[in-house]
Amino acid sequence: MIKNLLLHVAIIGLIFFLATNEVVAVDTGACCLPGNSCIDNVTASECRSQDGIYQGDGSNCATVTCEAPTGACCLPNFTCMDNVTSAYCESQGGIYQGDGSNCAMVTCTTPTGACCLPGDACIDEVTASWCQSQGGVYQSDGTNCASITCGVCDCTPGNSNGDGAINVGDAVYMINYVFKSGPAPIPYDICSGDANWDCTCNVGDAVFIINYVFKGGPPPCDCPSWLSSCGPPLRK
Ligand SMILES: [Ca+2]
Ligand SMILES: [Ca+2]
Repeated sequence: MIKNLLLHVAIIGLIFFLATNEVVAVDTGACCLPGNSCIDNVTASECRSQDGIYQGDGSNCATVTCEAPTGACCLPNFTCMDNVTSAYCESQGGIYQGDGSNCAMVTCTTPTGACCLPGDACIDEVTASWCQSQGGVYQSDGTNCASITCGVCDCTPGNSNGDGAINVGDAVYMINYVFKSGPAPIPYDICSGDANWDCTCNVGDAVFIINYVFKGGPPPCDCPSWLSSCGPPLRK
């Protein structure tokens, strides 16, 4: 009898324990948004998706103080924005200038570097956005062409028909191109046909080739020399 009574008490105690200690997961709370405003009842991930700082499960705006540090932010267009959090600044593609900074004391400089243009020519001191607008590949901030290899300089000035040799056929090809609207020099319109590297294709290039092939005249320049004379890109 007493045994049964003790068992019942134990069972009731256990039920009471389970009932009063039931853990209810609270997975929402307050979120401090950029600009230090506060919103309630959001999950941690919802808060982060708005660049906010989650204040913990069960927290609410009545009891938290949103005082995320703020500072100046250099935006991608090089303008400056004051009083934003680092998270907000980064969400805008900007570069945060540090807690407590302000636009009066920072200069939003333009990072530049080397750019490999189509045709593998290299150009210095350009921005990443400019390089991309030209179809180039930006080499990262602070790089320069002296330390970059953009690939193969694959034009042979004077070899206008692209057959691997410089001979009378190239002079004929150029005359056909200049006077009879024949096909353009191969593979690059100007560079391949520009035997005398004056950065244009005309009858002078045919004459230059004839002079080189038959009269011992000077040879056409090589690809890197043409590029340094006429400038990038190679495919122009
Ligand atoms: Ca040829
Ligand atoms: Ca020329």
